[in-house]
Amino acid sequence: MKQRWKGVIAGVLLSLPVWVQSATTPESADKVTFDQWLIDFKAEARQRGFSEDLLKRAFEGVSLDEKVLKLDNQQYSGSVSLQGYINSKVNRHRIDKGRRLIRTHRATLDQVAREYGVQARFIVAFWGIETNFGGYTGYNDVFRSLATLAYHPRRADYFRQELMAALTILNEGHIEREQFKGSWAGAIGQSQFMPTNFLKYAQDFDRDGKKDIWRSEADVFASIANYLRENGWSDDQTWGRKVLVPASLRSNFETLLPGTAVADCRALTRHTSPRNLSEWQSLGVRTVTNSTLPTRELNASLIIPEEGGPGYLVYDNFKGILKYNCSNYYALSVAKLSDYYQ
Ligand SMILES: [Ca+2]
Repeated sequence: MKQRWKGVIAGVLLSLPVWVQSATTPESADKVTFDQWLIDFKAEARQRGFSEDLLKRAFEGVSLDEKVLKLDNQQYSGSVSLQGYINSKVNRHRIDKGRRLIRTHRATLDQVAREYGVQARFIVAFWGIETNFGGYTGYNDVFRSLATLAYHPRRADYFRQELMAALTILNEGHIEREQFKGSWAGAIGQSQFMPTNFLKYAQDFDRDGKKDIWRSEADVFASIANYLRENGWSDDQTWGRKVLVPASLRSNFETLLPGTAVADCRALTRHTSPRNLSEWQSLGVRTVTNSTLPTRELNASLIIPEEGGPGYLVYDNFKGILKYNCSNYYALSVAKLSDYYQ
């Protein structure tokens, strides 16, 4: 998502921010207690115009969640191969369930796809990868999770902003307080938007006055599609393709990379600069069936996410997937799942 979300080790269902990967020792929270911190936060919220009644509804009974701090601290160990990651995300159950749901929601999906210019198969793939098609959206109290993470110094500013955004969502009445649930890190609804992204991208497609990404499939589909559209999606393209990379190019691969960090998405440091498909063709890249590449006038970047692993040529839409979650593994999982829904 906007804040560079990164899929993580197998077994953890929900996405985590990329900064979480840096294995820093968590500093102990400042000497301010959680309750004192919350008083300060509410004072700021009041200054921003949130009512006493709203703050009471949001924070009544909210306490520090030690479990969230523990999860926040645990994420960073472990690694998984690309294939292991993709297999865990793109499994038979998910492929079949998605196909059934596409039939169930065909009319709405087609309408959203037309209005937003995003192919239905990608909308459904995000839906499937993020929450197993709404089957698991998280049971954590979002105000408790976000307040805990905003209290903790590691990324206090980021989560403080998310907590303010959550107040706005509650204030606008999109969801009842007791239903305001999400991942332990505060991602909400079937699309797993962070609250600031909800405010930027969520849609009320069924026109009931609420952007209900928890319960309305129409709102979920349009919100995902809107996110992609606003991040440059183009529905006359797909995401890219797996390719055969000749040994000569493979040994040169590192020299084709930008060599410097790409400011807002670390995964992009593993993408070569875009070249026309005909250039890749002349460099010896072929389809997985060893055929010539399409002759279409398209630019693509080569990625080899795992050393010695498969290569992929990816188009601009792939960057759109990375905007949702800045991880090549994550993006390839969405991409691969979408291919099953063609
Ligand atoms: Ca709605």
